[in-house]
Amino acid sequence: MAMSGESSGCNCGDSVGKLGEKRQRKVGLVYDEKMCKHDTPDGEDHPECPDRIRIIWDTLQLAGVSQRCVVLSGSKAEDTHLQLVHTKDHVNLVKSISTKKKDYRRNKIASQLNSIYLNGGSSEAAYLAAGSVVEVTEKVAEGELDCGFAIVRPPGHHAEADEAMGFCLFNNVAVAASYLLNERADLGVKKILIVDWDVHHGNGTQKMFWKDPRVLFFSVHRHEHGSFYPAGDDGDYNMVGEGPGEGFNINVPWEQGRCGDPDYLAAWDHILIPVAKEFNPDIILLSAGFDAAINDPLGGCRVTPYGYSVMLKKLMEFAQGKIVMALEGGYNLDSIAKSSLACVKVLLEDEPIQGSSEAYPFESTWRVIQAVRKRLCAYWPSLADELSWKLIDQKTPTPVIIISSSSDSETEDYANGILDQMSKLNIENDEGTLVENHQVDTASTSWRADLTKVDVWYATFGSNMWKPRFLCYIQGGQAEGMKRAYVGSKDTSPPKGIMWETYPHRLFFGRESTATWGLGGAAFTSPLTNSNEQTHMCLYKITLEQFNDVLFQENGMNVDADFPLFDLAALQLVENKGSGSLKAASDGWYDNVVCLGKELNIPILTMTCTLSTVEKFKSGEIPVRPPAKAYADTLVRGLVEGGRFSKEEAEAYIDSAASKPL
Ligand code: Q9C
Ligand code: ZN
Repeated sequence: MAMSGESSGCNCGDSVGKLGEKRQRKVGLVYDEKMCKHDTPDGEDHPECPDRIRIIWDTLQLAGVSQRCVVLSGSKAEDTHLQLVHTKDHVNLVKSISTKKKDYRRNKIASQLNSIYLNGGSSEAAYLAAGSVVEVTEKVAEGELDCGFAIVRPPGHHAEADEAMGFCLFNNVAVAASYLLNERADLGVKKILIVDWDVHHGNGTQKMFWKDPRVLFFSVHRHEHGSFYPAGDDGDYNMVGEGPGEGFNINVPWEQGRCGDPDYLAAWDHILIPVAKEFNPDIILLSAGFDAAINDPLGGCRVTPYGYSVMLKKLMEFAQGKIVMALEGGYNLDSIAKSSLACVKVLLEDEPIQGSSEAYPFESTWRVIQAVRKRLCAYWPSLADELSWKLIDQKTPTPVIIISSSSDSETEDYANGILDQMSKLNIENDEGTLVENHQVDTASTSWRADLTKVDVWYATFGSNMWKPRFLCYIQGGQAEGMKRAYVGSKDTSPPKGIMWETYPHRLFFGRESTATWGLGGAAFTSPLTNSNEQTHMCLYKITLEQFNDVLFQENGMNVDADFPLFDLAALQLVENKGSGSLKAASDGWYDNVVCLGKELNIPILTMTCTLSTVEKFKSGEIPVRPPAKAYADTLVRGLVEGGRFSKEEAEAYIDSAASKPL
């Protein structure tokens, strides 16, 4: 268990480095076990639990990162500082909460508040959380620390002047900002940027600095037109501040869940970063909730530790890197630990962690970003230019949810759009045979040189949806659950992009067993469109050369072949006709290439069986079989790790495809 109260100076040769060597940054960390005493009164489970800060602290220690920081134990906030943003009544209420003798008194108070629980440890924790953020902020402003992270709870950004709500008692970040501006003019901090990347809108902070041009408040959050917590119009992009504070409040309200690194980084690149350049803050306070993280039970978004590290790194370019992170929400213990660790490594200026953001922002993300830019460009000229169509054309269509019966009309409209688009594809029932081995004079290498120049989206619906399994076809090897290894492609470069889509085709499982997964059927999708069916696919942007190497391996053929299975002429034919069978692979199971459409003029191709084989499945000539356990698990893993579904939804989707009659 982490010790509180210990204080270790940074012993990593700071400032004594040789000429040209970078000084190790002094990173402050506050953690105090006493903040764990705030808990539910009767021990009921609650997402905002004491283990949240414990796991972050333990993870930083285990990684050897806290040892390189200046560790501070928490200190309690002063009433006068709290009253810079809160009413006297509110401060007194929070103070007296834990002196109340009986839980039922507290329970009554809590029940009158929105999303608040209280116990005997709540007052002290609230004072420590606010005081700790003030302490690190002060030290960073003084220059004693370069930056810091206050690992505190209860969180703060929902707390308003006279109201506790949303698991928040005092608005920790607002107290610290107001303290610098109003009590420590001597430190010369005149402009503060508050960035709130918690998945919820920072309603409390927004209100506290509504008319204050010294504080630029930026919040990116799920909004869904006012239906996401804390519901209402406060988080709308039209809320730009008032009076002298007009233009100094910026909301980026997501219209949908599932937003991830591409969406957040687009908001950074096209709103926050240009505005921060113009505003030129003296210090940055970060309301660092990690509930937009992938797998968070409340947030439903998908930001990765890598995404958080890039967002933070981009902010470090301002205010000479003077940045104070304060924990807000974040309810998946594993996600918040990993995200926090990634961020502290950025504060320490360690080598950037590995990662990539392969998908594009959602269409709705570009809509929101454009609306925000338009609303705020009068105050921030750097937002005035229209985003190029080339940029905003790089998008992931809003996915279609089919498992949870959706009453969302927007989702249905989108589904209908896809169906229209698909019905225009001219998919023929008689299978045009595409490629035969011809052109005997073609050297074995030359076809690769040509096809490596052409990109395609390879749409996967089976185990290849799980990236580590798909990569066996590119880089070679064997992923978890597989009984055999693959040689990989001649070109081992990773996919240039990944995105998810849903297509109106029937997913099913058939044949007896596979060498890779054992007893059970393999996944196929019908080459025909059928508006009653849906197959979820993970699309990998690879070269046509790599696509051929996947085809070879899927069909049990040698990648050293002198001829491609699917050349440029075949591509053209499939683009025009919708599908075409591969004569040269007719012993294989995946001998039919189907074109599902195009994305930015790049064809989307999948490989499955031919229509005549589907007929044999239907007649029983070839057996229909549910997938092997390891195989089904891999499909589920792909869908879950791709952020497509929860585990339960993914299992229901696979079960349904495996059990419905063809
Ligand atoms: N239907 C923070 O992340 N949810 N607070 C209530 C009621 C409250 C989140 C749902 C979520 C509060 C700091
Ligand atoms: Zn939150």
